[in-house]
Amino acid sequence: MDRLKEKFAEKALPMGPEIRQMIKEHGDNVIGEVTVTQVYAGARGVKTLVTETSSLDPEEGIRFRGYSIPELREKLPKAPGGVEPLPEGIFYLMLIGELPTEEDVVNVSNNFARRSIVPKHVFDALDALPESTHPMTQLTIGIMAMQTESLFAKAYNEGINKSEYWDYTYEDCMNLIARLPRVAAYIYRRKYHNGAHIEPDPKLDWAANFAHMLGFEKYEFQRLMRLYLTIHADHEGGNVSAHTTHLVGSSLGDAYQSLAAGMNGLAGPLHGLANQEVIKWILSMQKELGGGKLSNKQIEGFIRKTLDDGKVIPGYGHAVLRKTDPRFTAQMDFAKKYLPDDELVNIVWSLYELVPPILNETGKVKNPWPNVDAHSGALLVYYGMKEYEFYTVLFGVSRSLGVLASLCWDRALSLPIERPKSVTTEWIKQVIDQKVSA
Ligand code: CMX
Repeated sequence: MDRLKEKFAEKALPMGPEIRQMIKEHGDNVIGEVTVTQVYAGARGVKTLVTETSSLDPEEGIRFRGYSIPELREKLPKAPGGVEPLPEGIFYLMLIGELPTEEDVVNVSNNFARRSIVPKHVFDALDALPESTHPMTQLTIGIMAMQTESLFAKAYNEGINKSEYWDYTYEDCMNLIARLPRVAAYIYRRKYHNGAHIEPDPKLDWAANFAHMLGFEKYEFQRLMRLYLTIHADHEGGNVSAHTTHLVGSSLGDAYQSLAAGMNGLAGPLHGLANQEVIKWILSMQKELGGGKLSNKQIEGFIRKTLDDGKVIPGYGHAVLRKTDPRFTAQMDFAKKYLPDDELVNIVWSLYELVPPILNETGKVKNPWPNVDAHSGALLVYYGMKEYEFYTVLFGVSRSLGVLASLCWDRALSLPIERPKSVTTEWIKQVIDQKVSA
């Protein structure tokens, strides 16, 4: 058994019996109530999920196993001479619940490298698609093509004992995370670089190898990738990509089926696709306003026109957050340090000043502040990745770390198939009229 798996088993397996005992003793304790508004408004704030890897506070933002993003940028191990955390470290933290040592992180890197070979038929499946296929569609097809490799599906088919589910799930999750950058890079090179593919370099860490396979060899891009892949990794359990992965996994769908489902959720424009929408929107603003340095008045006019046209301002608002997203702030700090004079970055900062008061004027937007997607595109364009339709794939590669660490926990805790109750509007009317009780 590999060291990470051993440590995971040591941490996670005793928690199953502990939780079952807690349910036995305190299962009738009430931890919330549900209003009619919450039922219609996407179950905001309804506590119905357990996710161990991270937790989101509306005012403060995300904490991974108790650590904020600034703390993690300081405390997580870095590559030699590097300044940003290695994403392997946040994966270790989410999976094990403890900060990793440098040795732990090297061990995870090597573990991923050992598992990273992608079978040829996956590339054949991608090659069969029209090049115009959106990269996120290609990503989910690539993940599903890899499902032939699911050790869980094979073992289940052969009839394993329930107590072993976590073991095969762990193997699938590790293999999938190890192989995902290769598939993502293949999609990028095929679509945007005439299929001039780049072989992986197993000596590099997970993020640097990804940057290398994408065709970006400069240290500056690696540095951005390490930050990017760390901060997008998880956002507790209720967001669409995490929840979908968990939901499909709860049916004992394997890690490939679960992640592909989650990635289809991430591909929605109100979720991860917002990162491409932001840059597309800023570029269309520049085009419409004639380029050059834009004045605040011009930008303000464009924001108002977007709202008047019945569209959302991409990169702004959040279902849970009520303050500026610390993932936005981390990227802003990065940009202040390395690219403070960049034109696009300066538009992002002008938007940060101008959008919130305008959204507040609408009187309906609950959170007028920027989210993670408001900044990322400007950084990528600066470092040479201009193909914005690919941006959500980067988000997805990072998000696999959190949702698959969670899937390991779901299996280790033997969480059951998810099945909340749905009701009809007729039933709700009867509750309101006190004809039936809730
Ligand atoms: N621009 C314009 N209107 C917005 C808005 C924005 N950025 N954010 C919210 N609103 C509107 C909603 O569309 C809704 O309008 P209606 O009542 O007419 O339907 C109203 O304000 C209330 O919405 P809310 O309760 O504040 O927000 P929700 O929890 O329903 O939705 C979110 C959250 C993120 C979908 C929404 O803020 C949005 O559409 N933002 C733009 C897209 C975006 O950036 N998504 C990325 C989120 C982060 C991520 O998952 O990656």
